[in-house]
Amino acid sequence: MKNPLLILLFSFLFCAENNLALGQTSDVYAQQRSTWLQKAEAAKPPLIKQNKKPVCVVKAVKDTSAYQGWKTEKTGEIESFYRSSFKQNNVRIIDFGEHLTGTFSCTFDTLGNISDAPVRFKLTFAEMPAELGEAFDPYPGGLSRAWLQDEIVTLPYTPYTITIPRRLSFRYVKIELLAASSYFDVCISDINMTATSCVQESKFTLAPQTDPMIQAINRVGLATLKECMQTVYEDGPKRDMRLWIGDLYLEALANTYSYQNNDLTKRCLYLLAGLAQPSGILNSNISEMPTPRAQNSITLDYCLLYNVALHEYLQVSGDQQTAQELWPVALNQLRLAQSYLNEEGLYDTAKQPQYWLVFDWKDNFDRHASIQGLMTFAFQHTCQLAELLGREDEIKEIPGLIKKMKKASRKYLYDKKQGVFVSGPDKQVSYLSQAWMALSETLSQKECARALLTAIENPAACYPGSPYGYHYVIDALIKCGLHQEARDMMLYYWGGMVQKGADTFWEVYDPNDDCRSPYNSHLVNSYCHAWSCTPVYFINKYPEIFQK
Ligand code: RAM
Repeated sequence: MKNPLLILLFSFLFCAENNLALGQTSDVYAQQRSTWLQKAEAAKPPLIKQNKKPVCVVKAVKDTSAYQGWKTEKTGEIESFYRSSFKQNNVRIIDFGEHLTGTFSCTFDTLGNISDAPVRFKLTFAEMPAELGEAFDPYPGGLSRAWLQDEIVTLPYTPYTITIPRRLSFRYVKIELLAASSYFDVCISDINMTATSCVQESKFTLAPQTDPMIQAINRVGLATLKECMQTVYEDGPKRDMRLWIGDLYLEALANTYSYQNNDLTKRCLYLLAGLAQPSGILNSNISEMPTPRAQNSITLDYCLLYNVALHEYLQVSGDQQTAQELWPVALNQLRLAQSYLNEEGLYDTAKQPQYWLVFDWKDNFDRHASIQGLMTFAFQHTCQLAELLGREDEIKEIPGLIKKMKKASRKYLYDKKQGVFVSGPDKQVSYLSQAWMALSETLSQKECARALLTAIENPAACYPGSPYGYHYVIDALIKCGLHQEARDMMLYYWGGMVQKGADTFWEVYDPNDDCRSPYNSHLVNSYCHAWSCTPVYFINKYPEIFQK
């Protein structure tokens, strides 16, 4: 082979074939990536900064009737805390009275005499009373111990001002004196917390007759969302501090009925696209610092929710340009999902997936019926998106496929006798299987309502383990016209968190188990978690159900 052109062509084909054999493809977004990332950067919202001060001094009290066995009690005014001796009382807890996210700094000063040696303190930043009361070590958790917010600082001399380098997320700060000279005493003379969020006030108000508990749920939901709206929609400002597609979708829904910062949604949609896999499939999550980067992980349910989020964004913002530019991304997620359907339109559990499915934090929850329902739901949204963009031609076969999928669901996943959808080899009955089938309109509204009620009334049914799961159940109840049940569920579940003292809603909440954690340590759970803010969406979108 002497011809250089032929050699070039041959090596190109050889490499392409090798890449395919390795499961790699060339970068399908090679042309668009940098523009998408620039657009994401241009839409980055400025952070609004507020200076916050602690409001009182508290102690952590063990109490078996309190959530996770711990509560706080006020022990003093904040004025008496400043300049009081750490030698006399070497552990202090200050309370800011609200959940905050931002930068913490404080000034330590000398009390009497002259400082003649370094002083060492430990600071523990806590979202929950249990983080103040329980020892962090030995740490049994599966996630990095470094997520827990304790810091040791050594002051070379006093007075001395420290600023904790990492951003923190907390309501309480425990300050412990670890080591000091016998020659002099220390105190704290000033504390400054610069709290950040990209939003300030909701644009919605509730009707005056709204039930006080629903008002409280709305307030806590708004605080949760505000804390998570930084320069991306974060999942939790304490942990993981990053953008996940599933969280983005729910935060964007709640944002539409509160703060209405559409630029943040736009930024997140572009960031995810710009950092997608070379194959075109989206990564499930993105961290921003030091520069935006994706964790190499795919979750099929989240990939599909991207399409739904893009459709919602277009409807809310009218931003055709963004939706047109990101349409190829939506198309790629749809194609990936399609490849997991068998000839009858049923999600094929025998295929080895290259991804995981989120849906909920719940052990033993079978996801087959849910992924079948979510795929149907997301395909419908993608068709509606295509219509708004004049691109129906590109997915001509999908409306027919959706019909086929619904037929397969009825044939293989619906138990006519019981009137519920069942999932997996043990034919599990779960709330979420019914919810996803209802949201996808797989059966009639009446049949879906019956399925939901049958599952909810069955004490052996698998109930959700997180607010994320409960969101979809409430959404489905509303869709099926079960308004009272939707309201009751919100009062039971989110109202339960408020009654147990939540200032912001939690990542995981099981009314029957205070210490449940998917990470083997409830201390590393996030207690201000984006995916739990959605009562804001329901309460403000459906005043006739929640504000009557
Ligand atoms: C956790 C967080 C996040 C969620 C993922 C799947 O890290 O709870 O919110 O989206 O899991």
